[in-house]
Amino acid sequence: MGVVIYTKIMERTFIAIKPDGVQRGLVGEIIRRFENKGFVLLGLKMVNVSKELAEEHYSVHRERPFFPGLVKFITSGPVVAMVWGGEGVVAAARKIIGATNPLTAEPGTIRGDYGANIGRNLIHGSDAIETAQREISLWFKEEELIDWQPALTPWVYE
Ligand code: D4T
Repeated sequence: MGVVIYTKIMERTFIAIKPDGVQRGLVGEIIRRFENKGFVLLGLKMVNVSKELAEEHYSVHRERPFFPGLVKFITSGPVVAMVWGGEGVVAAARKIIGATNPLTAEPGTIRGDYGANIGRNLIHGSDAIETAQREISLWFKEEELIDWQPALTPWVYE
């Protein structure tokens, strides 16, 4: 197969391990699930999220009653922000993550396996391709993303 340029041709999604996931020592477990699937890590950094970034990231929820608590939670400790690439990665990552409420998330998903409360649901994943583009540019500078192709690519993609 030809060279796969993940940052340009393949789909990209924004994934963030929230403060509860970091505090509970689930960073490695969560990254493992995306790596094992065959998705490719294109960007990674630890962030102490500012109130401004939190409010912008969750701006669609600005009027919701849970918004102040959500912003307080996301700014309460370090977050691991990532960009992952691959075919159909936006929708597939949402499946790996599971339903918003961990109590109804299927076992086998990250939230289904490790979460017990909607306000502590461990991880964020972009919900659509356009949202992913907005969130990637909100959290990362383009030069922070690495364009690379794993040597195993022909064993993951036909
Ligand atoms: P995120 O955006 O964090 O990946 O979660 P989802 O995409 O799965 O869900 P969402 O945007 O509807 O909710 C954003 C965020 O708010 C928290 N939340 C949500 C909450 O604390 N109480 C609530 O009633 C809802 C609906 C959880 C995720």
